[in-house]
Amino acid sequence: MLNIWILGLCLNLITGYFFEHSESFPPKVYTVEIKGMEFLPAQIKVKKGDTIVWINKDIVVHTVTEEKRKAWTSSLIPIGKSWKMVVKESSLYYCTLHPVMKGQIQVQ
Ligand SMILES: [Cu+2]
Repeated sequence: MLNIWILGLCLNLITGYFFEHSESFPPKVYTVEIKGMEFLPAQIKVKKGDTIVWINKDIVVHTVTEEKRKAWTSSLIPIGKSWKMVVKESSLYYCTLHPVMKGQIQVQ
């Protein structure tokens, strides 16, 4: 009887958790390529807790920087290197070296 009660409690905790946090389980990893002075894809839809990896496949250095408050930044991503971040919220981002380069993260 106690076993069933504990099992029920566990299920409640688990389902409660997933209702409150609509995160991917397991979290997913998405890739954004930086190429030809563009983020590809420029718009990406993810869930909170997913990871995005930006890979610099361009011939110059770039950054990935939150646009409004500079809440986060990759700093310089050298050619051929990558930078990753666990997503917490929807953001617009850009490259501080080339402000015309813009991207968007949409948390669903
Ligand atoms: Cu750039």
